[in-house]
Amino acid sequence: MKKGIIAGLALLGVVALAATGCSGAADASNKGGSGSNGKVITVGFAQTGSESGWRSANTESMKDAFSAKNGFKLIFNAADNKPENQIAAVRSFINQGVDAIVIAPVVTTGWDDVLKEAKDADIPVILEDRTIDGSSDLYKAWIGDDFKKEGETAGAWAKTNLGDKATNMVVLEGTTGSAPAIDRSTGFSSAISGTQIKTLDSQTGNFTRADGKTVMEGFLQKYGKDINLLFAQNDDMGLGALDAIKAAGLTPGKDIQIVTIDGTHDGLQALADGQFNYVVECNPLLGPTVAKTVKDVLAGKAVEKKQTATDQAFDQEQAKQALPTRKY
Ligand code: GZL
Repeated sequence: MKKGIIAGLALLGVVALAATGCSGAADASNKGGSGSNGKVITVGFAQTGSESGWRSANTESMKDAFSAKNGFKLIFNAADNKPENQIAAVRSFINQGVDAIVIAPVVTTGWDDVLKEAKDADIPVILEDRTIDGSSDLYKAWIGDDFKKEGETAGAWAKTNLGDKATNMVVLEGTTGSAPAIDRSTGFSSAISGTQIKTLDSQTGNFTRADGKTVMEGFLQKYGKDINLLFAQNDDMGLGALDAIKAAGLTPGKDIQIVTIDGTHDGLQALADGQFNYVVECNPLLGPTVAKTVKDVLAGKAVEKKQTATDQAFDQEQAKQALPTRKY
């Protein structure tokens, strides 16, 4: 635990020392709970929420990595995708005097003040999954996936398969203001530049199946059979859109081709079944790397500022091969 608790322990230590006439400082080496001396490391983890299959896999990976058997006490908060909830959770972690804070930021903005408070409290912050706009000296490291590259990979598939003919596309964007939504849009747009792929409409589906379905219903009411391609910025919105496409009497994967990002089991199953046409992976199994980074930071070791996971991509045949051994 941190300053307030350390001070208390130090005071207790001094009293105890004075009482026994022993000398020696209170165990300052435990400041920051390095874990290397066997002390339990208390970590506050501010997760976005539980909006998608990807998020569930990421939460499971983090909880497994930050387990008691690995030397941690995890204080977990899911913010229901509300940035204000997430900032309140981080403030609570600071007040509890945790040893370290891990955040998967819902959106990129609004972090400077609370991260300065964490820095003033001498509590290191590590970002996992999504990034922020704030100054990089406000956090020790970021571990996640290359969202811009994911967008480029999805766009390159669209360019190869549809770019040389008039193609009308609709886009289901991720959470507005989130790093994956911003960077996947940038990457996809750059990849299809100069092709005959035209964006009819683009709207957030908040990375959820329910909103993906609702927004796709609106697109179909407005554009109907004119839609040739759907770019869904995560599997879950694409899976929600399947229901809307079928309800409109159209065949997903044929009447409307679908490219998504995440690579969850359900996404790859839809791909293997021919309802999706291409899926780009975004690896959610970040827990072990994040946990090691927390321990290294607390032990005073130098850590990489950016640690990027490796992603692959799948067509329908590759999905059939991959499904039996997928970990999420
Ligand atoms: C990407 C992650 C996104 C996923 C969605 O790293 O932040 O959030 O693509 C999830 O499925 O909701």
